[in-house]
Amino acid sequence: MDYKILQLEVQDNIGVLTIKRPEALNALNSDFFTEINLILDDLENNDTLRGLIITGYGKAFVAGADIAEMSGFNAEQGKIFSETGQRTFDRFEKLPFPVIAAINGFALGGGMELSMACDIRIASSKAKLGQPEVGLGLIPGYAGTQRLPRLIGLGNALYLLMTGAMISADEAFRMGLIQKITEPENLIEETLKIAKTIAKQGKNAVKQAKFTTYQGLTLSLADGQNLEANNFGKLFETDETKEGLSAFLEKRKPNW
Ligand code: CO8
Repeated sequence: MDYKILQLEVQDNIGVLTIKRPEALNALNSDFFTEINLILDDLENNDTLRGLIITGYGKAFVAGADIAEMSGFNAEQGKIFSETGQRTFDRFEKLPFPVIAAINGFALGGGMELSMACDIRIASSKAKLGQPEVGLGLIPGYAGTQRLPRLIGLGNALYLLMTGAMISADEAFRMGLIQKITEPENLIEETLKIAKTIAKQGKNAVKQAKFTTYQGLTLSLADGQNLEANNFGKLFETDETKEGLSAFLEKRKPNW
């Protein structure tokens, strides 16, 4: 299917989703949310995909929510727009494979929030990240105030949220916001390598590692440990785990 803004290419069972609206630095508008939800409908039912990479076309990853579209909002419209974005980004967490942001340039406001809804963030050395909403008299509306402190701690989060500072990839790496920095020309190749490394692991184990970690974040330590023990135990009944353990003992690669 052809979309106006999004382009999905699949190679070796890894999807590369490019946001392509360069005239507005890939700012997220209603068309983006319509298209991404349609793509997610498909991906949720795709049994062969082993990873999804999200990147931007041109000099930006995503420069934020579309400021022109937001400027006429009343309170109710603002709330609906925020909830639509939140519900959409929540869907990445439910995909049974890794979702990796390949941050090629500006990741600001809603763009940084999109990257934070991904499981892993890899950035080009030229990337610039930030939550500049306070400079517009706004706060983040796609869960930035909630995901950022969970990812980098309260002090770092409030520093970014209250100053609106635009930080370099190096600084984002030091804060733990991104997991790896690459040369700009190697960004997609390096991100694909990470996705392929994950794709070589046990498919169900990767899914359980992801789901158990996210679910645990909503629980007390004791309940989270309970959840982990239950999910750990269930794995012993799967062919994948039996094969993984046998392969190690027989000094061969698992055949899955
Ligand atoms: N929305 C709409 N258009 C944008 C956006 C945006 N977020 N960012 C850039 N553009 C447009 C510019 O208006 C410009 O268009 P035109 O050529 O027609 O004038 C074009 O993209 C190119 O931009 P610049 O000329 O500004 O490019 P520069 O290289 O000079 O600057 C910057 C790049 C620094 C990234 C600059 O464009 C900028 O500051 N952009 C805005 C960044 C920003 O404030 N983002 C946060 C937006 S608010 C947000 O994301 C809230 C999320 C939660 C929403 C919840 C919904 C209720």
